[in-house]
Amino acid sequence: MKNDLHNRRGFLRKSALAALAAMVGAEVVFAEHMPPNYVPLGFDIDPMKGKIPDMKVLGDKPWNVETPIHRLDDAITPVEKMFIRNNGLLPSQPIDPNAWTLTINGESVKAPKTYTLTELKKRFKSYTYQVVLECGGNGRSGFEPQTSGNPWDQGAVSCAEWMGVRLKDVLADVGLKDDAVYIGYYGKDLHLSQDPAKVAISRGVPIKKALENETLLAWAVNGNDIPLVHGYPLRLVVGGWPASVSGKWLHTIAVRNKEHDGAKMEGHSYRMPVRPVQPGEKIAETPENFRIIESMPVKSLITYPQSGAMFDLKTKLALRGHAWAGDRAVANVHTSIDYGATWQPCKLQAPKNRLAWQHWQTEIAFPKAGYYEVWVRATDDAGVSQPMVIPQWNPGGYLNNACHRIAIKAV
Ligand SMILES: Nc1nc2c(c(=O)[nH]1)N[C@H]1C(S)=C(S)[C@@H](COP(=O)(O)O)O[C@H]1N2
Ligand SMILES: [Mo]
Repeated sequence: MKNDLHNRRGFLRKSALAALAAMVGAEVVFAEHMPPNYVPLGFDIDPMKGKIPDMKVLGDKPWNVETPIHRLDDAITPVEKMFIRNNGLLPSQPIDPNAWTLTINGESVKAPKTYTLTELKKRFKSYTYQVVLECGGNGRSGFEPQTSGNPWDQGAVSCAEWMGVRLKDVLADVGLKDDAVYIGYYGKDLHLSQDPAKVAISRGVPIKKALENETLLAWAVNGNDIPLVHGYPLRLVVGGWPASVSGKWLHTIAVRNKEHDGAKMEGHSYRMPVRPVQPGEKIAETPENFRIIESMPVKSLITYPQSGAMFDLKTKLALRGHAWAGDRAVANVHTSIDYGATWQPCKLQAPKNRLAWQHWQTEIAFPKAGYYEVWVRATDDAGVSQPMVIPQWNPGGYLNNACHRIAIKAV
């Protein structure tokens, strides 16, 4: 259907507009503002809406589960609404937390050291931070052509309250050599092949990021033990960067004297091309052609109301959601009801702490009954805004931070 919607110059055909109006049972207000080749959400209403369970399961071997965006409405994401991204199979069970240890080793420790989980809890001060964890491939389904990887919509993100000790305190206790430049994690999950010699994922961050106050060795989330699928009984939590650096079922951290070279650090994994690439173009997966993704880009979601909502024109429509910007803070959030022709500022709260998401809210009056789309756009504190269209295509399908939009019918 998509290809029949527009004429040669990309404008929505009159017949398509009439079909949309018939489908949604309302006038499509501001239709003249739709950008060329724009596909209105009204054509895309999920036939399974209301029939699917509360979470969207992309796969069960490994488990990959996405959160529908309207379920991300809580200020702090409850664990049952957290997306799940596993690269391998869950570790063998039962897990005995009293027998769990964390080893710090690698070329750049003075001497390797092992702590029991109980020692970690007892010997170091614990801290609690709200931390955004967003999969680097969140939004991947928006890229054309589709890339390999989980076709996430925009729900592979959470912001929960993690508690643990600072990695920097533990590394100071171990003692590092001057040549330490990177850390890499190892978790107890199994490679999909079940070959014990293979590692599902082992990523890391430069030592500077590892030593930030908010980088935690966490054993609790939202005041309770971490659920098994999210890394029980110990995980690394590194906010603002692709969540793939937050290693679950953590048993070892290697302090490296070079960039970590574990599984999923290589090829195009969690990397962006250094030069623009044509959509679908194949480029050699050499280190010169790619850079490792660090801070995630600015992004925002409308978590209330749910796309497809109807409301009474006599009242203003209250909207809310969250915005975040990787290592940066969000400076402002705007909404548009006329396909980006005009933008209105929203109220925006300060983050609870660095690397937490920020809540925004607004009330919108609509000029007349009809079908609308509401777009939301955040700008970070360096002045960088979300694109209104899909950003640069890349072979891994990473970093799609295009504006989120919902369909609304005013009656
Ligand atoms: N040990 C281990 N850690 C892991 C993963 C994994 O498969 N194994 N997946 C990573 C990826 S790609 C993401 S996006 C996050 C997802 O965290 P969550 O499942 O708790 O939401 O965990 C990261 N940590
Ligand atoms: Mo991920």
